[in-house]
Amino acid sequence: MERIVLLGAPVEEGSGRRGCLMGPDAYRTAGIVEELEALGFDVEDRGNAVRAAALDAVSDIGRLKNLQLVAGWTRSLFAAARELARGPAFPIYLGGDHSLSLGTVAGHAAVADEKGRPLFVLWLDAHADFNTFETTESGNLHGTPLAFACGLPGFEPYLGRPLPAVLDPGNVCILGLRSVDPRERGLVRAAGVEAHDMRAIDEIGISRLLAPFLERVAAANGLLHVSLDVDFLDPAIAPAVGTTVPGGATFREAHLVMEMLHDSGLVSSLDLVELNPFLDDRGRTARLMVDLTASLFGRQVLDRPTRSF
Ligand code: B3U
Ligand code: MN
Ligand code: MN
Repeated sequence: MERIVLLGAPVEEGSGRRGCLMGPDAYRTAGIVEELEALGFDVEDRGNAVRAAALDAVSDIGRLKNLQLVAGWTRSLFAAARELARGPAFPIYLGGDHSLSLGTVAGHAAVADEKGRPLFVLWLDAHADFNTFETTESGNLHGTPLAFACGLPGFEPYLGRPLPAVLDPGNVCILGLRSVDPRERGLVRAAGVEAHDMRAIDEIGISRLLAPFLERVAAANGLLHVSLDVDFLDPAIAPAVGTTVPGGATFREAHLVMEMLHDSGLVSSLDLVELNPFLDDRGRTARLMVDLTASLFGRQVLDRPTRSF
């Protein structure tokens, strides 16, 4: 039986408001363990076992918010992810805001490097999270993890330098964009990240955007980390997020992405981030995120024996 490990990381200091620390427990209340068990998995819930590492004073930089705490979380999450990435269980990181991925992506990149396999990342998000300490307008560090993972300069306080492994920006695909800061947009373009906004999804269709990326991962024998930000979804179906942006992915688009990811057999780790249960409507966002996770792990309406991405 395949094993899944759930690791809760109640980090909220990377976002501009409080509440994401309740995220991991909301997923449990919404039935994440039971849903995955019903699909035949052996689920080990490690609880909210990660805490921010205590660091020597990190000096403040500009308007960055909670740099010392976020750096502490990054060290702890990096260590936890590096251990889990070695297997054999499939890790799901329950956030927590998106600064969680500062640690998880770096940990998985380090182990992919040890294994001699390329790491690919699918970033499902309204935002690119590609700001640096210099370009961030808000000072919220959950807007920086993808730039950090791709090795952009200036992030020494997170994990020191050099990074154990840098993610190749050519191995990243962002889907769902509808809010990118002006200077951040230049960084995304300069790095050569594959990035698709909602217009592309409307014009081309989400499956036709995702399929070639999955084919690239398969052709490279890559590992695939998926980072699912609640705000990828339209706020009408997923209100429990601090940074709602209208015009997001529909229920059907989001499930289709998860089903295609399942059929590909390529996904090796998952972040569920930015759920703010304080803003939820009778648990519906938490339940939707759990249902999407179930689709990623094989829940389907009719059998589809052949791979179909
Ligand atoms: N790009 C903006 C907005 C943002 C990024 N991530 C979220 N919001 N959740 C920033 O603050 O960096
Ligand atoms: Mn995000
Ligand atoms: Mn976002």
